[in-house]
Amino acid sequence: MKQDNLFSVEKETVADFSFDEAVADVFPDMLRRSIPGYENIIAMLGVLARCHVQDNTRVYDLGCSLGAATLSVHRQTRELSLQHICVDNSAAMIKRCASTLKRHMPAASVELICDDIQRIPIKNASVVLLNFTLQFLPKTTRLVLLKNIYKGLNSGGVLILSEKLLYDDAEVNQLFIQWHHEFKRANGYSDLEISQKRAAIENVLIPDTLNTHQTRLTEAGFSHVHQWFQAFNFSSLIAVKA
Ligand code: GEK
Repeated sequence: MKQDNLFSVEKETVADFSFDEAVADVFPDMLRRSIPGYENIIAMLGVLARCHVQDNTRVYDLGCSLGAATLSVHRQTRELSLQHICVDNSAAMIKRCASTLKRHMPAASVELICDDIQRIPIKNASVVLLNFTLQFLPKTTRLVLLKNIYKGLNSGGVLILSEKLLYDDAEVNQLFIQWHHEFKRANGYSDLEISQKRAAIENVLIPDTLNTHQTRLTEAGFSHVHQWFQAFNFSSLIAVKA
C-alpha cells in the first residue's frame, strides 16, 4: 500500500481536493488513516448486503473509488447471481477499480461506469451503496438522487449510506473535529498535513447532520432508517424499502 504524503509539503495555495491520479495512487492508505472505522465499515457492508440482497438483481456501488465495497459484498454473496454496477466520475479511480475487480472477482458480472452518479438509471436493485459519496454532491441535489435510488430498489431492498457528520451545536461540532484530527495524528499525519487537507476538502465535502440524513431518507420514501455504525463524526445508516 503506497503511503499518502500528498499534503506533507507546505503549499503556497491549497487547491480544492480532486480525485485525480495522485489521489487514486495512495487512496487505500488515505482512507484507512483518515476515516475512523473505514475497514470495519467495508467488512460490514458485505455482511449487511448478505442479509438483504436478492438473487438475480443488481448491486450498485455509487462512488465506488477502487471497488472496496463491491469486493466486500462479493465475498459474502459469491454463490448468487448478481450484477454489480460500479460508478465513479473519476477516470483515475475507475481505471484502478477495473483491474482490481478483474483480479479479485474475475467470474462476477461487473459493469464499470465512469460518470456522475446523478445520471445513472437505477433498476432491479436489491442493494445500493453510497459509501462516503453523497457528501460530495451539492446539497440541493441529494434528495433527487435518493428518490431515484428508492424508485429503482425492489421491495425489501436497502440503501446503505455512510457519511461524515456535521453537528448543529458549534461547540459539539468542534469537539468531534478535534477527535477526528487526533485520530489522524495517531495514524501518522502531521499538523501541516491535517490542516492542508482540511483546507483542500472544506469546499468539496459538505457534511449534513444525522437528523438531516434521516429526514431526507424518510422523505425519499424509505420506511425504516437505522444508524448502524458511528466512530467519531463518521457514520453509516441503512434504509429499507418496505
Ligand atoms: C469506498 N465508496 O472505498 N459521481 C460519481 N462519483 C463521484 C461523484 C459524482 N457526482 N462525486 C464524488 N464521486 C468508496 C469511497 S470516496 C470517499 C468513496 C472519500 C466519487 C469520487 O470520485 C470518489 O472516488 C468517491 O466518490 C468518494 O467505499 O474520498 O472520502
